[in-house]
Amino acid sequence: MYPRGGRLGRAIRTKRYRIVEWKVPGSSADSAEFELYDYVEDPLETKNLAATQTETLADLRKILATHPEAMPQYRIITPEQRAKKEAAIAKRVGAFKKRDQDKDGRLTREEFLIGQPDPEEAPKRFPIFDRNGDGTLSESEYVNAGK
Ligand SMILES: [Ca+2]
Ligand SMILES: [Ca+2]
Repeated sequence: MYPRGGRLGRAIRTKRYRIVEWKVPGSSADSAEFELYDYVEDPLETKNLAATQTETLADLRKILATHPEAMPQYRIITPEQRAKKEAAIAKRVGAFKKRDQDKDGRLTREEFLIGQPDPEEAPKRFPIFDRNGDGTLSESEYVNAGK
């Protein structure tokens, strides 16, 4: 399920078709808009057949009707929140590049520990950041900081 404007989409896939229903949560079934794709003829979903293949659409809507309605499942991220998050990531990437003194794209433990403001605590972070346990930090391990 994914939000678009105030509407939520939900989809089902049969062997041949994929149908997507777009609808404001709680509104009537008539208010929904649909996308219908034929995976045999059009695997890349370039043609929405909802308006032309009305019988197929009706059959698939029956199946869709047996499923629970799409409801918002997660917080919608505002552009400001997104920009803030991207800035935070860019800052982490910058810090990684600065720490990666030999520019091999990985931080050794030593590279990681140079100039840490909290030399007592910093060594404890290294194994948490090193998610795959190979003894170095990749850029994504560092940027994601063990998350
Ligand atoms: Ca390095
Ligand atoms: Ca690693």
